[in-house]
Amino acid sequence: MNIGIVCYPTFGGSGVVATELGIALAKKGHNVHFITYKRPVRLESFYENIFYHEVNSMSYPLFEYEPYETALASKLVDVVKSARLDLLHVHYAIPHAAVAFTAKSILAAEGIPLPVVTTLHGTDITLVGNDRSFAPVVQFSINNSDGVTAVSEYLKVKTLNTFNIKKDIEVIYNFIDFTRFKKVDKDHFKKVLAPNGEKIIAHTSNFRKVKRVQDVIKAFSKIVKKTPALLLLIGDGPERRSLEDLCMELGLCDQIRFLGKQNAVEELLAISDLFIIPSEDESFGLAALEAMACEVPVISTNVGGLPEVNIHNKTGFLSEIGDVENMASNALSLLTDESKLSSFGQSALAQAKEFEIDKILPKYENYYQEIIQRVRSKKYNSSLIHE
Ligand code: GMT
Repeated sequence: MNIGIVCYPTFGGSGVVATELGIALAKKGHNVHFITYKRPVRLESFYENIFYHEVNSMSYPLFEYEPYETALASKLVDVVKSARLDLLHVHYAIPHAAVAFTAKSILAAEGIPLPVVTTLHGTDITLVGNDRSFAPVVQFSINNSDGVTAVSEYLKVKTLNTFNIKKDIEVIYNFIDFTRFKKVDKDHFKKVLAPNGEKIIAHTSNFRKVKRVQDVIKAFSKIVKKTPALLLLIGDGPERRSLEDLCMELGLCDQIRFLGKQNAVEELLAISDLFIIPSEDESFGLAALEAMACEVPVISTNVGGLPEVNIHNKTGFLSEIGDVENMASNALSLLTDESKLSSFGQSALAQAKEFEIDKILPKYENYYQEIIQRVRSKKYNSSLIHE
């Protein structure tokens, strides 16, 4: 198939999933075209059947904000025609689903069908999508996508409860590539960071409010009172400054390292003993899955799709939002018991295998085929859904 992928090219979960999906599809022989404003960060190597189309919008003194959506829609029209795309897969509803609809309408006027699949990732529904400034467009463009997928059961239900949706939503879970994420022997590296055998705790995120990174630090401050440990904070974002202040306030600057955005996050997970993700909302929790694939148990909240990934008292523990006391005591129950830590690590790996890329990729391929057939078939009702 010739597949177009539109996503955010950044470190965020939706961009990572979209890029890894595109790479996996290309490895199976499909031609994949990424259409976005920057080369996706996870698209590191060259693949002969992956194409990157950069969206450039023209600047003009009248534009306080350059009209990216218009430039993206125009680029989509061009790429669909020149690359003869069979299907366009857009990740994150805002603004991609609406832009896909615009491109689809322009092409329809020229008699060119464009099957569009929209994948909902989380905040496009929960935090941003339901805001009045976006909601009507989000609802319309979900309803007028040919196929809609969500990355967890939770997100599917949340979408159906938030909007008036007239479409079936297919749950296709996020996936993990074990050739990249696996426990590898990096003991020399671990000794440099933790020379006295301190336990290494990791957290990865975009440091936005919804991630509650302050709870990682608060839980860590309780953990480190009972057992020697080091906290690696991987990522960057708007909360970083106040997190650094909190570390100073708690006198933890020597035990907490801010590592910034990292490309090889798997190398850091390979030396970690525990992962903490205390989010206020999380449609799936790809960062938790990446840790689990590296045999790292997870301390998480019990919100959103996290319970579909992290199994309480097996692959880690689930706590209420903000219950740092409970998170710390769960963490200590693992960090101070070597055999429990290792058995939870093994269960985390077994659970991660449920999301192995080889199991999930065919679900996307089959879904694409189904949507293409549906659009091609005369039975398909292509009239607009307005509510
Ligand atoms: O977590 C974020 O703020 C980034 C966001 C994104 O769209 O990049 O992540 C969402 O999509 C990920 C991939 O599907 C999920 O693993 C995350 O759980 C989800 N984030 C939230 O729901 C907060």
